[in-house]
Amino acid sequence: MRHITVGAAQLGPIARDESRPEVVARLLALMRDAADRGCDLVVFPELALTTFFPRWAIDNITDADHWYETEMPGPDTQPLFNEAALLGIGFCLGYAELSEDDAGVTHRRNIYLLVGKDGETIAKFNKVHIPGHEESESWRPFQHLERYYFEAGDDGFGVWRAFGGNIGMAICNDRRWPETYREMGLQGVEMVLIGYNTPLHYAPDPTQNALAGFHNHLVMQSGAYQNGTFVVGVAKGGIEEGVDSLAQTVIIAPSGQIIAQAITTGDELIVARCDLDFCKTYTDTLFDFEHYRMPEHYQRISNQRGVTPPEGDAE
Ligand code: CDT
Repeated sequence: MRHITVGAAQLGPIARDESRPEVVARLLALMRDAADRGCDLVVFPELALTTFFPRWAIDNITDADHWYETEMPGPDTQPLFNEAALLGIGFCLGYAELSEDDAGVTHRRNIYLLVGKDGETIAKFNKVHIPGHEESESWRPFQHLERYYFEAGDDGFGVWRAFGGNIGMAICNDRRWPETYREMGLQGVEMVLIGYNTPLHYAPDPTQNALAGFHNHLVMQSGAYQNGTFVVGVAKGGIEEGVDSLAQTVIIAPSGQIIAQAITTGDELIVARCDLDFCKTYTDTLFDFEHYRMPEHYQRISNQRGVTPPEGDAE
């Protein structure tokens, strides 16, 4: 049997003035706890090194540069990589990245990084679905300017061979879209790692506020079940700079059942021992894609509507 013991390291609020070394100390405490509890891998949330800064409008984007990492590891984050190698534990870390390409163009990305038990980087994922708005909207009680601060990833949802299984990543809003999971499902994913910052107030339609927790679990449990994969959903929750955010960190089995859930809104580690072969219980039966999926059907519908189907569906 193939197992991954995974730790979902929920974070409570990170204050605006909290320094990187202070935050990294919190992450290290959770990582050590995870190692003590036998984890192979510990998963941190989206933007785990800073406060959720897209809640603030600024006129000049370069004034936000200090929220982004220009190197990974850098001097403040190197201790995470060192400790992981020392403890023999992998980790997944969300952070904002500022980079410049060969043509001198600046990029600002919302990143999830997967690091192996040797402290070496395995894979980097760039958030695909960037929610919120591009410009300040003064009627909102707080902003959600991710579309100002980040560019969308165009590499889609990869799956990497790591920790003895097939691992995929997604970030926050990505979890609400069925194609996120299906793209990975088509690549044989067995564990999807997802970090999130989800304010409990949704300004465009506050009637959704009361459903935030339900929708959070609904999408991840459905994604797990319909693709026969474990899903690890990790929050940065609690009241951060006056904005209350959803916690409810979970580990979900391929059956769609929640097998571990956080009970606080603060720093909290939950752990589950995941039998990756259990994925086959679903991917070899109800969700045997090879056997039962009908790409020709999707192709026909797409043709009728004049839509180009996603790659891989046009066999
Ligand atoms: N961080 C993130 O993607 N949060 C979004 C909030 C949506 S409302 C703008 C989410 O889907 O949880």
